[in-house]
Amino acid sequence: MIHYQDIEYKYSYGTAAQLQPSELPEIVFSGRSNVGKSSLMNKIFQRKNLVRVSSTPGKTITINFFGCEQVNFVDLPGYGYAKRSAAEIKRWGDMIEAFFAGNRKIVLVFQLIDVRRKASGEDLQMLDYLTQKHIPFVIVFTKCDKLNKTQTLQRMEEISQELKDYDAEAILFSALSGQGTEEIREKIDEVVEAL
Ligand SMILES: Nc1nc2c(ncn2[C@@H]2O[C@H](COP(=O)(O)OP(=O)(O)OP(=O)(O)O)[C@@H](O)[C@H]2O)c(=O)[nH]1
Ligand SMILES: [Mg+2]
Repeated sequence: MIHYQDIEYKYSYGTAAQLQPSELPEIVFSGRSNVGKSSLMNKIFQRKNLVRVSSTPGKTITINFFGCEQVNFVDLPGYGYAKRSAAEIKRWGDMIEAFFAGNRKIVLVFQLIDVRRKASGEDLQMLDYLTQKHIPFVIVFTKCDKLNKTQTLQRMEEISQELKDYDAEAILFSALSGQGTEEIREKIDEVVEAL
């Protein structure tokens, strides 16, 4: 069992060269900018501001590590933020590539997708990559508080078509209502218990 109250901020890396090998098994949060990665982590950790959240997309620009004794949680900077400069995009791309190619102890990736939006090319690239590398992942559909029941059902049907090529567990989540929090915690516990 993870004691979420013991989770603390550990360190951040801003360039590929700064990345250090995994100290501990890692659970990673990935997805486009503004999808709600940092908000989800705060919700899971029951912490208001452990992870920085902002309404401005592209808030998280470094790879941030949080953790406890057994495992680290990794907040990746989001992709797909249009207003980034070419140099920023390159730094980001190099860093993410180095992260995933770096022989790390990644035990689970939560791939976040806004429930209201069609999965982007980058989302699909990420899912392809995780599938190819046999990295276990769960898809989390975020911000589900923004849709009513009918809209949610409709989106779930569309999504199951859009993502039919991927064999993945999916969780509906809202940082606002807390929906999906327990499912995500259970998934984390399951993975941590198997370590
Ligand atoms: N309604 C609603 N808003 C949310 C939810 N999750 C996040 N938000 C809002 O979406 C915005 C972005 O949230 P973040 O958690 O910073 O997103 P991020 O994926 O970490 O973004 P980057 O750091 O830019 O990659 C903020 O204004 C949040 O308050 C949610 O479940 N429901
Ligand atoms: Mg963030």
